[in-house]
Amino acid sequence: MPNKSFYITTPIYYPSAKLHIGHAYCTTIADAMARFKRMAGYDVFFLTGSDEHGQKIQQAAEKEGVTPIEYVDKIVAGFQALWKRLHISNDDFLRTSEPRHHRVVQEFFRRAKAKGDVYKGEYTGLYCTPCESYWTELQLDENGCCPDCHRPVEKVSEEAYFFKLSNYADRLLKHIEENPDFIRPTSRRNEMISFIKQGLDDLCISRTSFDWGIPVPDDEKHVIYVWFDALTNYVTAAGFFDDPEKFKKFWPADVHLVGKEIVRFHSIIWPAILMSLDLPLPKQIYGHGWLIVDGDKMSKSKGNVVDPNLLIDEFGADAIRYFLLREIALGQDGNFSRDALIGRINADLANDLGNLLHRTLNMIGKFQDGVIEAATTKSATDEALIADAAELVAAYEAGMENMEISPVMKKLWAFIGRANKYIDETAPWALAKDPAKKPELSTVMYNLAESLRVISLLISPFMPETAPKIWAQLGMKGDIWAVRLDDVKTWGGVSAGQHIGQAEPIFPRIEVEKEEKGASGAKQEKQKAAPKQEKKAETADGVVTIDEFKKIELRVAEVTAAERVPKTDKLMKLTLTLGDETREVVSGIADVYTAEELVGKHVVLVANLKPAKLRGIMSHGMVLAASDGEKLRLIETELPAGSVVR
Ligand code: ME8
Repeated sequence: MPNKSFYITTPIYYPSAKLHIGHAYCTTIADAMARFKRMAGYDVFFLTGSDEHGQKIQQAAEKEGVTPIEYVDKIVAGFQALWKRLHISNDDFLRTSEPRHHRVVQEFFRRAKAKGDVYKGEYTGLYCTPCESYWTELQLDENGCCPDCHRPVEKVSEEAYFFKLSNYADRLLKHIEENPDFIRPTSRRNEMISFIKQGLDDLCISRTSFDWGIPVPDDEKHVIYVWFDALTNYVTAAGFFDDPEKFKKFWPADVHLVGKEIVRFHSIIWPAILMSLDLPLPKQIYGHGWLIVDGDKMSKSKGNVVDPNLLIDEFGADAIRYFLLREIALGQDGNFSRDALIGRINADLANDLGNLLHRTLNMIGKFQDGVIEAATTKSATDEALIADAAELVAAYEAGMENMEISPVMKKLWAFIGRANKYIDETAPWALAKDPAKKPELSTVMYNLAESLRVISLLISPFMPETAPKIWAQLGMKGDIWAVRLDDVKTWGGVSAGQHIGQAEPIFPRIEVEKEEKGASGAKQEKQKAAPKQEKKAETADGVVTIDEFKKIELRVAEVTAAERVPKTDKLMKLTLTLGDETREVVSGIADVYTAEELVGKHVVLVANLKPAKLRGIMSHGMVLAASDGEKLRLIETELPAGSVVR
């Protein structure tokens, strides 16, 4: 059977401004998809590139006293370096200034002209120079300005070539209506349908006012401009001229992943050009949302443009990738904030994933001399874990095939939480004390190592730096990039007798001054709330009498619900029952426990602590935890809720 193929593209970026985290967002999504498809056994072609022509570039180069190509060379080298640092696995990088692209664009122009779809005329239109877009009166914003950038437009008249977009309105509409997945998400699809229904104007595809572009064949005072040039990059790179075999394999593209504001060009102009050339249409245009920063659109003037290079310097590529892919639902706008990024690193990466790896390797080292032994027993708890892993792999595959990246990651992390809970349920430290329980201990350790094998493969599309590290620490042989999704569909890929590798922390916790302040702020509030009590409870030599201690009411409470307090690093809101009473308590344990892990735990509550407000939430008491300076665990008991601790 021939291999399945998958061709995914990002937009080609303008080298007019520095790339920011919004560009990195788009490219990271495409990369995660490309890596997933490779793992799922597809032959993948993943393309990104740079859109180098146009008046703005020519003007910028003139201002710097360099040629346009010198100007773009430098910027594009920066793009490529950034993609490398972010572990973007593109198979090609297309620059529109390359001769291979010029040939294709000129050929497209010739063919469309021969078909009667290109004609010369006079264009008078409302032009937005910064956006290089013409707009109709109807499309302008309420101030009569560009609907995209809201800057003034000017009336421009010039001789120009036109593409007969209007010829294709009916066919386009039919195609969109007959192919529900052609434009995703549905909101964009609906937008495009109503846009086409308003009627399509022919498209101006040449300019004479600058010359940094691809010359129109046989009429060199014109250069082909913007979309006719830019969109064609997708077929150039697929080998339209250079490699017919490759073209046959990869065209039509499976997904053009683009920002929402350029869905229109991809789902209307591009298919019309392809129809004119009798070429198949891409299977899908996926419009992702915008990344906003602390609730605001990024802009130079606001000074809130986030430089991905600086973020990588500070947090590493995988943490950024994880955040972008996990935090934002594909298709919707999403917020980037440093606090939220650090919150995710600490809770999901350092704590959930990091602890699972650390605890597992630590125990294999301590209890089994670093050797993963065969699993020869199977309890109901073991079976449940194995069944959950199988369910995860199936949900992961189906979800990723449908580009549901963030929901898939949530499921993956729920499984990581599940595996952490498996440690608590099986209590290997207790098994290790009893020689008769050696087979059970081996099984638990095996299952944990195997869970981590599955996890490392499944995170590899999102975190390509971390996945091979976990792989190596588990002592897995061979290159993780050669492993396929099918290999984690059956339990048992870890070999019995396998030695674990060198254990090293993968995500150190980020200590945040602000969060520390937040925590100490909360402490101060507590101290302020009960200074007298504390004074009274203390004798001069620092010891308390039994009567003083008895004033503290300690009760067993069951956690019935848990929820992270948004925008905090550590705080978790717990709902507790004392049997006859329900309490809400805020506790600084969200970096150690997930909400799911907490529910059902029987903990010890300081029940008569004066209530205090933490991050706007009243906390009625405090749960007790023990810490050895490194690890922190809640004090747990099996006694029923309401029991008195003495
Ligand atoms: O449009 N959040 O290039 P471009 C998410 N050259 N995505 C963002 C973003 C943000 N804050 N800001 C920009 C072009 N983008 C053309 C494309 S394709 C044949 C030609 C995304 O460099 C934006 O939505 O202005 C778009 O998809 C991409 O970056 C490229 O923007």
